[in-house]
Amino acid sequence: MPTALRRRLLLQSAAFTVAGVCLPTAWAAGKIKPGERAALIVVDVQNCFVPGGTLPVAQGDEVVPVINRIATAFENVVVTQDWHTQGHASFASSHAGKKPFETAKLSYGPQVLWPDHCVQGTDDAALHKDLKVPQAQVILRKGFHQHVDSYSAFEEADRKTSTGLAGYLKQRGIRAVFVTGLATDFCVAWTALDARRLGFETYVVEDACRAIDLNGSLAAAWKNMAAKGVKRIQSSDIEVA
Ligand code: VGL
Ligand code: ZN
Repeated sequence: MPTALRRRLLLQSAAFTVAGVCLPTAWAAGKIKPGERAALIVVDVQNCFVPGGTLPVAQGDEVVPVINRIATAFENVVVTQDWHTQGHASFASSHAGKKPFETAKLSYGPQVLWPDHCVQGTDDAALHKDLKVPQAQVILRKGFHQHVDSYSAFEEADRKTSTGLAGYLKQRGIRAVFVTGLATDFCVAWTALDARRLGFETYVVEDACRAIDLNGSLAAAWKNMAAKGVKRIQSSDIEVA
């Protein structure tokens, strides 16, 4: 890792100002070494979001080998699945006269409308067949309330309903999360921002994510994440045995 990046991460991280054995991350040969208090979050690596799926993210399948490689460095892994009902409120087809990628006003505010995608129990909603995270402890499904979307793995789009993930991670003593998957500017960014807000040391592994990039959403997401203290790293910054 370049010295400047390392210095910036050190400055950003309160974890390095105290000595102790239970830090969520440590350093080895200039790389970040996730410890027992760190978790990898694999967001929505599902058939729907890779080429051939219903809401394909360009090069979405390229995250799979990157995630498989870094996952070996993690004792704790959480996998998420976007898991919508048929006729879900986030689908353009549920709103007369609306087309995918337009916006509608729902009870909790503006909502981007998507093609029908990730319907519960379909092959489209299944995890990518090549994803290899056998040690994953939780598969967290989200977006299952008919009238509320959930980009974040922590909190639904009404910004009231919790998924329970923060409680789970906190009760297990997890203090740092490394977010990967699809899509950088939607479910990854919302998950990372919520993780940070809820008190986790939060990293987004850029090359383990791919973006939708709708009307500048990718640049906006990175700007927002930087402003909130989410750390942007590459998979090569992580020590993998
Ligand atoms: C996502 C749009 C709609 C995502 C999910 O996983 O980023 N994006 N549903
Ligand atoms: Zn969705």
